[in-house]
Amino acid sequence: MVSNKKLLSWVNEIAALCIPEHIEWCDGSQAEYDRLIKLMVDEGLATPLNPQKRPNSYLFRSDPSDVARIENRTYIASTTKEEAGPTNNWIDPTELKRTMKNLYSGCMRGRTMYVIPFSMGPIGSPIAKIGIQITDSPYVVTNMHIMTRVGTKVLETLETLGSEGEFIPCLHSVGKPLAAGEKDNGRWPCAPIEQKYISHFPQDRAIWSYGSGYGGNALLGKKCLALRIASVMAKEEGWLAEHMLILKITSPQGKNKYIAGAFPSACGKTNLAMLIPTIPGWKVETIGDDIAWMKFGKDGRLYAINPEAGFFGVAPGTSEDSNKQAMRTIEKNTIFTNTALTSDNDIWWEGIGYKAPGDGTLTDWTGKKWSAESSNGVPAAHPNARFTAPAKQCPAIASEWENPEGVPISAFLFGGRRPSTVPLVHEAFDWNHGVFLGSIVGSEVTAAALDVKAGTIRRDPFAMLPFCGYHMGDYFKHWLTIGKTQNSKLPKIFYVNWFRKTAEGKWAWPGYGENCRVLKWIFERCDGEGDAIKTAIGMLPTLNAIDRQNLEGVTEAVMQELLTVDHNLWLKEVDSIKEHFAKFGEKLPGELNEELQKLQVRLNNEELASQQATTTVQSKKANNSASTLFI
Ligand code: O2Y
Ligand code: MN
Repeated sequence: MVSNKKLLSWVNEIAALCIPEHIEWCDGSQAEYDRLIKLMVDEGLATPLNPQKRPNSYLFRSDPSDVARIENRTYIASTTKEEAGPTNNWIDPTELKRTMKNLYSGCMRGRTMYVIPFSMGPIGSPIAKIGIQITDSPYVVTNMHIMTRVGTKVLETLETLGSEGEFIPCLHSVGKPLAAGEKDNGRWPCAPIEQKYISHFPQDRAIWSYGSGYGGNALLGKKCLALRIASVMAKEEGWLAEHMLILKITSPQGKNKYIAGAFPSACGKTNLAMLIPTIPGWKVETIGDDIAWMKFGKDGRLYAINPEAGFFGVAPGTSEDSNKQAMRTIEKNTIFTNTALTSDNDIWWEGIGYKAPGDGTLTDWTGKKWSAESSNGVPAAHPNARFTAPAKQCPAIASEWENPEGVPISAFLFGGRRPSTVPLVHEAFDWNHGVFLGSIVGSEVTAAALDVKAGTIRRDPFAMLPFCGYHMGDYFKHWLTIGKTQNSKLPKIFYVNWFRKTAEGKWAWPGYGENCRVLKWIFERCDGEGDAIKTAIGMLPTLNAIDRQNLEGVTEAVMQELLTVDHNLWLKEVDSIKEHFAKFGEKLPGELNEELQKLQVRLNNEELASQQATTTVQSKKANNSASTLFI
């Protein structure tokens, strides 16, 4: 029995607006999951995979207009535009609600309206939050089963909070009502692009999504709740909701630390979270691969939980070589979306580590026959094809991944794809400098992105650009304020770059499992060990501080290159950061401008010092040759 008045009246209000054929309260059971999967198989929306190869797993094909998060249809409808800031799309909340109510009106005709009680974080954890998603998509319900904790226990927890217990209302519709007798008939339901809206109302702490059934647009616990709305709550309540992986690293001596890391997309975040170390005796385990919620514990340390219960990982490029642990995770009980299908009903994608069958029997993500020879380079799997898999199936999952108190974080990592300029790793001098490093995160734009010049840095501060629910300048301030928390024992902050290239244009660093060598140095630095030198940009490992035992290809010369700080390139970087910071106007905290100025001064001073040193050496040489001449 539900007694929460707000919940009951909201469900009634939405039912009256959307006019579904049925209403179902989800209990999160296996029976419910199986029933909804069967419904979608019968409807032609899901293909059961070969039970011998991939038990209890299914493939879905979405509409070609509905294949990824759509940033230009994602809105932060705060009361004022100023609150949303320059990096978010803003629409006046009253106007947006009017537009969307028109769309929602009768939008669930012929469909079942599911009410999904879910918990982001272990149920009952002091860091967790309860959400209720209303949706007309059984695909969303089954994915939410995997990605969050769904069901009766969540409702019971809400009940313990009394009849006024707080939850975050998340309204979703695919935006495709059915006429009497009409069926989806195997076609992924969604609305045309101009009717798609992924809207956030920070003041109401509410989410309204319409027209898309895919990923981050539709599984509202993930990006919408756990990042955009949670970031607003975190600022107001003094905690952190971040786009970060969480990993546990254990030394051969059995000492462990927890590290959280923020990287823009396509930087291998899931791979890093599931890394298999190449240095004997070291171990890495996974707590989470995408989102971290962190609060101060009584001991002054920041404790993190992974608010999710599954992985919504990008499939192409995932292989035994790039991520063995992910490959084990998706062996069973997994939902695949937009991958290719083999003739024996298994999945396939580009970069899976083995060739597609060459006999033209592969079916691509659109349902057409595909062969490498006749494809003209068009991939068989959509580049944003995904797997949805339970986190508990990951062989690397840490035993404490569901600890309701969270795990204490020792270090934050930031990073992006930077072929030049940024060294393999550097450490911030202090918290404010670390916040500065987070604020300048970015990746170099590849030739594939046609709207900007190749070589341009696309800044993605804290990897939160698409996910911060308020003004990014205020977000920077919030991070600086966290650093002023009394008696706190703050994590150290590092910036890593796995993507530096040599002068010949080759990757200088092998990445993947070898990244543990950098993690080892970070581990040591957290213990006040690990050799480092002070440079203009931060503390860098000395040439031999990163363990290179049995590491092929990274000679001392390559390591030198990986750790080079080129002052001229960094002075150009300073100019690029100035441009980036200018976007935040008055809201840019003075502390970040100060950090930028200090960086510029350090670079100029060191450059001057090195020029003077060169001149001295040259004049000594000149004197020597002069004296030789005089002999
Ligand atoms: O395209 C989508 O809907 C998925 S985006 C995504 C999924 C899992 C983890 N991270 C992301 C992201 O865009 O950061
Ligand atoms: Mn992400």
